[in-house]
Amino acid sequence: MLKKTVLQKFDKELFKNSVIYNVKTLYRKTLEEATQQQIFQAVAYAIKDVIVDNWMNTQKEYAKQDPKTVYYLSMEFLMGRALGNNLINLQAYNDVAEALEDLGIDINLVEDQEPDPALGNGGLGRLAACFLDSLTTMGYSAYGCGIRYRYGMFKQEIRDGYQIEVPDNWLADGNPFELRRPEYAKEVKFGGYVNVYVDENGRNNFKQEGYQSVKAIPYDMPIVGYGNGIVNTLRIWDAEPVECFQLESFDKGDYQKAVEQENLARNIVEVLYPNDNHYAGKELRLKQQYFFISASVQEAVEKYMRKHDDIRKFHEKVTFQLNDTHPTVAIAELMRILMDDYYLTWDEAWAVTTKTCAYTNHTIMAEALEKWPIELFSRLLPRIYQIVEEINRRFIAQVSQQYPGDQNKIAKMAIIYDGQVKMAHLAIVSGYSVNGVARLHTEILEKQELRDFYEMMPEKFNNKTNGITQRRFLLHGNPLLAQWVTDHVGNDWITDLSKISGLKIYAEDEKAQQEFMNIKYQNKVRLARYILEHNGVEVDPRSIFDVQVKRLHEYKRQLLNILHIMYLYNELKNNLQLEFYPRTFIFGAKAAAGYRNAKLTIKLINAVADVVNNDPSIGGKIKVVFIEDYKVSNAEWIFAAADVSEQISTASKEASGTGNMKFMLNGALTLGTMDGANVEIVEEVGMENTFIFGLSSDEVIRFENYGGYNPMDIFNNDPDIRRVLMQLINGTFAPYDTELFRPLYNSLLNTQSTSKADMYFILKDFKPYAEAQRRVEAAYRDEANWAKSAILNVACSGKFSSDRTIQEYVDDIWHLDKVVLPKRVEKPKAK
Ligand code: HBZ
Repeated sequence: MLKKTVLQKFDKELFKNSVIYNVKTLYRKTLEEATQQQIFQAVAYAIKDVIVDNWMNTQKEYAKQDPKTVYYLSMEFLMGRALGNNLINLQAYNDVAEALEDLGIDINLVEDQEPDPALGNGGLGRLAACFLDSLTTMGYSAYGCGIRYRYGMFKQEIRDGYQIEVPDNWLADGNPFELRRPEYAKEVKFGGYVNVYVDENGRNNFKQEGYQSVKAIPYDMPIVGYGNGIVNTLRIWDAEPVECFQLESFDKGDYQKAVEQENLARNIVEVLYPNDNHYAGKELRLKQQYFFISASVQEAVEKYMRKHDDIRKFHEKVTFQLNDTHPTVAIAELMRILMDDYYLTWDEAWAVTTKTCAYTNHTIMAEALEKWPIELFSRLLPRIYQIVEEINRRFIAQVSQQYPGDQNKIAKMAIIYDGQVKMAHLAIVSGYSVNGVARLHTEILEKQELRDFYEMMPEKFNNKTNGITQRRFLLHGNPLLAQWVTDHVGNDWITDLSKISGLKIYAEDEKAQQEFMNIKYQNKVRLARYILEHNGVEVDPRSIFDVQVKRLHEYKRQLLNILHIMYLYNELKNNLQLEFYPRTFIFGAKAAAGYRNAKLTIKLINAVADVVNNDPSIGGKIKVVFIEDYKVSNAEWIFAAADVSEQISTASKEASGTGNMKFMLNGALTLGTMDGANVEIVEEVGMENTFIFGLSSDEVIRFENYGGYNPMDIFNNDPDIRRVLMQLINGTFAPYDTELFRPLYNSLLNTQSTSKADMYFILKDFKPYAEAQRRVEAAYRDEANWAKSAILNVACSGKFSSDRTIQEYVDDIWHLDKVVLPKRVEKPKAK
């Protein structure tokens, strides 16, 4: 192979040759003959070559320095494309762009060839990806552990206004950045029963027998740190049938079992469950969880034991962070390995486990809480269930001792109760840390949702407000603004976002304001082009770009947004002379495939778009755009082009939000409720540079505890709202089927449905929202003042870097050692 550390000191000619060489050896083609996809592959392999050198070097250094390592255990890693990000972090983006240009290749087109790895749903999965970027850039030893789903998040197509889910075969052309590591394969066992044998030392040996098993094969993806030569690993597990078992089964004539085992392997990693904030309770999901956890925990223990001899000190070198409850079986799996494979006593194993595992909570939505039926759990994971039972037995004894005679406490706190295994309770009881993801969210956990646990073990609870990586969401996603920031405050912000506060002094500077607005305009032009190409809708980049992009969920209230657009349209139609600043409302959202009201909301948005965009009488003053297939790659462009950031969840429901931070970093102004991290955004940038409206979380919680409110009162007393609601059922936006939107109407007024009317307080917050939107319009008319606010948003976004979040996890929970690579001495070239 051609090459050698091409990018250590970027050697343009070497790189170009490497690309040409790769096209030749991979495809037997010249550059001119190669397809765009083949060029992408060739470029990716040239870059991978450099990364692998750094990767090996980093791992060698880790072996030498033996730092404590965090295993970030997560069902989801929403990585987005790797090529551009790797080039950014190698500090080689511009050099490579130039070299490709020499070859007549546009780097943007090359980047666009890469499938967007979407092994996650939304915020939780993207947070995991940002954390890996920060951990590596800050020099901490870390593994991400997850699943190599054959199909990640579905591709969304919009047909006739409806969402269609199309499988996303992201591995179709191969993934140039991954490495298959069969030498680290693990066996994972399901089902069967547990037998106890007493061995020659009088010890009980628990053996799972009559099980089915799957072979877990790891694929490693490099995580490149920014400018520091460090490369960590995202290890995602694929499943294969265990061959020897198959043979044994055939010998026994057990054909059925052999086939079942093969099917198990095929099914287990087939697809990511596309629900966010919703627990489906499917057996296959629990299989997925145990599959990747068992493999990851086995590997963590084996890796530790390759270098150390006392498993009782495991927690001194390893910590497991559980990304929500999905990986919580790790607790019992670690206990199992420590007791059954290393013969620790219960108390010894418990001492290690409770110093190793830490849990992050991402939601208080009741429907997201994982509770597995005992029948299913014990059948699938018989040994794990025994261990959970024992943890529960001991915990209940402890509760009874602390609260004698209080049966209610046990009912509320037990891990196993009412025929169900409650994963959050298991994680809280067995971990050493429980954290929420924004200050308000953590307070709600402590005071409401997890109050009993907080009272019993307050020392475990802590807050870690989320963050995002400025490397992807400013440096890569918004190169014009990134350069402008660097021109004004230097480039330290790339690894220390607090430095961006240096922009504050430019907020009132007229020239800076104009430059900023000009950059925003160019980004709006870029997005407008994308929208024209992908949606066929023409939008005016001089209009206000008002954006809501996130998963579709009733609590996030896209319905409030579109109902308000209907109201605005009515206002305009009533008075065509109305003073109205042109506005482009942009949506992007995937709905879980089985979530009826969410999917219907997408249809409503598109139905309103159809009417409004094609009504010449309003002179194009309102445009509504639904961007198909919202994903990490188009998100970067969307944030860069936004003026207004819609963060309008029902207060108390959005644990944190991270999109809100990405908008802020790109200079959009938040229009939102006092929910999640919005509260902290307001604290940083000042209320006057945001548009806050609506019920507070205390008010929402009070309504919920005292029986809600009656949306009918609003319907009866407010003719504007009544008109909009009637338009849901009178065919204004669906003349061919007047009943189409009835379920949405019902969800607000509850004529028939079983759930409460307007559970998410949409009608209650409607007028305050409309009033806040009027403030937005007035503010935008004063361009200088808007620019000032936007610049201040960028300047005050320092807190929301995931680097800050990670440092807090390191200081308060993980206690990792920082690794610095020794400077590499360039070997003198042989003559
Ligand atoms: O995690 C999100 C929260 O809704 C958001 O407020 C927060 O900012 C973000 C990061 O902390 N939660 C999710 O994205 N949750 C899921 O995607 C999810 C997926 C599968 C589940 C449950 C939740 O079974």
